[in-house]
Amino acid sequence: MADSVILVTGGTGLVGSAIKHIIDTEPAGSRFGKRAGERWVFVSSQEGDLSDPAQTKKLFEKYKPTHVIHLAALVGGLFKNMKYKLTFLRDNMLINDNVLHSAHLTQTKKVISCLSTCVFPDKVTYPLDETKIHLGLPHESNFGYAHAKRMVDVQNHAYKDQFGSNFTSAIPTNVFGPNDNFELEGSHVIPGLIHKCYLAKKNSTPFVVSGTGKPLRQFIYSYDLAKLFIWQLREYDDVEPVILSVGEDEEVSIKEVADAIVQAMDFHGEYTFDTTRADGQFRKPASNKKLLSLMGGFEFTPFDKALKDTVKWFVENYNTART
Ligand code: NAP
Ligand code: GFB
Repeated sequence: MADSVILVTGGTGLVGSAIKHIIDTEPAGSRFGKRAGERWVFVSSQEGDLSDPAQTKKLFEKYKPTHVIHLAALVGGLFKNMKYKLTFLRDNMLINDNVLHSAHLTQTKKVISCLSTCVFPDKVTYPLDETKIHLGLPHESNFGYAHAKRMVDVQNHAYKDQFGSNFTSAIPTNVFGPNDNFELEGSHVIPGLIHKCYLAKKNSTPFVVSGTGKPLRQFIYSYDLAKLFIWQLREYDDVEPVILSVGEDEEVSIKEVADAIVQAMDFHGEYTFDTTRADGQFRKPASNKKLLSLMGGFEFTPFDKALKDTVKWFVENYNTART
């Protein structure tokens, strides 16, 4: 009989599958490895559509999780967010309300839900830190998704205040890694450009980078993020969110990302910028000071190595990847 049942919603996606990889490969009993008495359950929408309260309730009654890492969400890059603002707002609010309320009803001991650094106000002093989430409007390109995610922080405080629930949240920066969504249109920038560069190399077609290439981003490797979620599950019990990101000094431009992908893909052609397409938010530099001070430091995978590993995974899994 397991002492704890850890339910990972969104368990088959980019971040969920990274957590499964770490739990399966780190030495048992180590800081990020599986512990004795733990049962880890990774679910996708096949096990239940979490935007439906009845299916959510059924899932929680089936697994009776003691802990939940709540990753399930309608997720997409800049262009998908710009196009479907109401859908991102409503679907994610439904999913989040159902998961938190089912966790409350089934007395789940702890829930960590997932925000994103895009929830921060677009006009605020930098660096972004955990105290600034609600100090202004998010960038208009993803205000639907951003507001849905910000509400999770509000819900967590309300559950804590009224019921003493141990519901908290994580604020990851842009994530990339194996098993990402590599669709050409709806994906985030790194998987989108990896796929575009792969096709340019294979078919000698143009490699087009959207926007000006000037915006700046921080990127965290999914396997590193997975370790931070496992740390937060085991060692952090405050309602306030924690930013899970590489340092502010790791900001790179979209052009630098494109150049790194060209390198990793061993592509010998040229690329051009399609400046008719949006740049989105110029930058969202997040501080990881709180995280590092609580963890006593963390060794992030170097960006170029993480990118090379992701490109390798994509090329080897092209036929089954989400494209
Ligand atoms: P992903 O690869 O698209 O995975 C999303 C997961 O959510 C999938 O397992 C999907 O299951 C599940 N899901 C979606 N709608 C669902 C529904 N209605 N009912 C049940 N499950 C549903 O996304 P990801 O990048 O891993 O994102 C995980 C979390 O990290 C999200 O909360 C996202 O907002 C957050 N985040 C991501 C990034 C990033 O750059 N990727 C950055 C910051 C924060 P199916 O495959 O069965 O649909
Ligand atoms: O990852 P991304 O789509 O989202 O990055 P955000 C968008 C930036 O990359 C913009 C440029 O400056 C785009 O012009 N870019 C260049 C591309 N080529 C491409 C491409 O082929 N695909 C894409 N997608 N971008 C998202 C939020 O913002 O951040 C989400 O919309 C989520 O809600 C995510 O929070 C983490 O970083 O701009």
